[in-house]
Amino acid sequence: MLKEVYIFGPNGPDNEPIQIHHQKKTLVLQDGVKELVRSMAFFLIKSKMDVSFERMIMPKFSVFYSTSNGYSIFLVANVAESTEKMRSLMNDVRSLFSRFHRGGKVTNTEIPGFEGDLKRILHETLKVVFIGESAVGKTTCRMLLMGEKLPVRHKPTIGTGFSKLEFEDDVIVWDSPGQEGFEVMWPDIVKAADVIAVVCDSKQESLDKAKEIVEQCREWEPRAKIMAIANKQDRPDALPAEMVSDYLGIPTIPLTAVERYEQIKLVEAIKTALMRDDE
Ligand SMILES: Nc1nc2c(ncn2[C@@H]2O[C@H](COP(=O)(O)OP(=O)(O)OP(=O)(O)O)[C@@H](O)[C@H]2O)c(=O)[nH]1
Ligand SMILES: [Mg+2]
Repeated sequence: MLKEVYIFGPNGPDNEPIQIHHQKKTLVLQDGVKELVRSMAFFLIKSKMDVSFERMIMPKFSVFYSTSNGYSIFLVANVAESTEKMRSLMNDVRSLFSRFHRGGKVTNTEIPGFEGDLKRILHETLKVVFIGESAVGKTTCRMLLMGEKLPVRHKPTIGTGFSKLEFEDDVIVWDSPGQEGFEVMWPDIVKAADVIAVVCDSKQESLDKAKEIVEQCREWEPRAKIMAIANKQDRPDALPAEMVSDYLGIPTIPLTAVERYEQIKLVEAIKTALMRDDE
């Protein structure tokens, strides 16, 4: 997953990069990346090197870079990110940028309209989907994540629902219907998801179905990060999340979605899933 985009102008790294774009607000990188990228830009400018496309692998991330008319463009991504995907993204960013600066020198840090178009190229919004059998607590999880009033009774979800997270920009959270007959909608709901949270009620007898859903989701949206939620941990017979995780073979968090204080745990788990390198 792409994390950041930097573009340095021909005036060298003493200037601020003309565009620093933190792609996902949920994915703040560790300190030092900007410094690293800045010194690479300095090197490229000093040596007047023309680089069409290169990759540098660091312990926790990859840097893809390219130069164009004295400008250097850096894409910072997960360490396992596909080179081909980044190459094509680099071409898009490069042609967008050249369209904007039109050969002239850009001196300030803002180029009107550029950031909006960049976001569109990068598909900046993140899609999170809750999926699972009926009554396991998907709608409750979604409300918990959104910080909304939690439902007390089971009102089966008909169709789907999605809304934007308030405290993190550009995260769209989707609910799905678990009742029999609605499964036909699942492939469409899951399409283009960044994170799929398979919810189960932590009962032994529901694990086979949950496992089947995990496998289907892998097929429907191979690039999504899949995690599980072992919900209803307040129930005395709830299986521990470790057992659910062993059974499903994916990272699983224990949750009691009807408890408001669980919101932070859920947010953190989704962020962790997003950051995962699955490849
Ligand atoms: N005890 C307990 N009950 C929960 C928990 N999470 C959800 N519930 C309850 O389980 C019931 C079903 O929750 P929903 O969130 O509506 O379930 P759903 O998965 O969206 O169901 P469908 O929309 O039919 O697919 C509701 O009565 C919730 O209050 C939990 O952690 N503990
Ligand atoms: Mg529901």
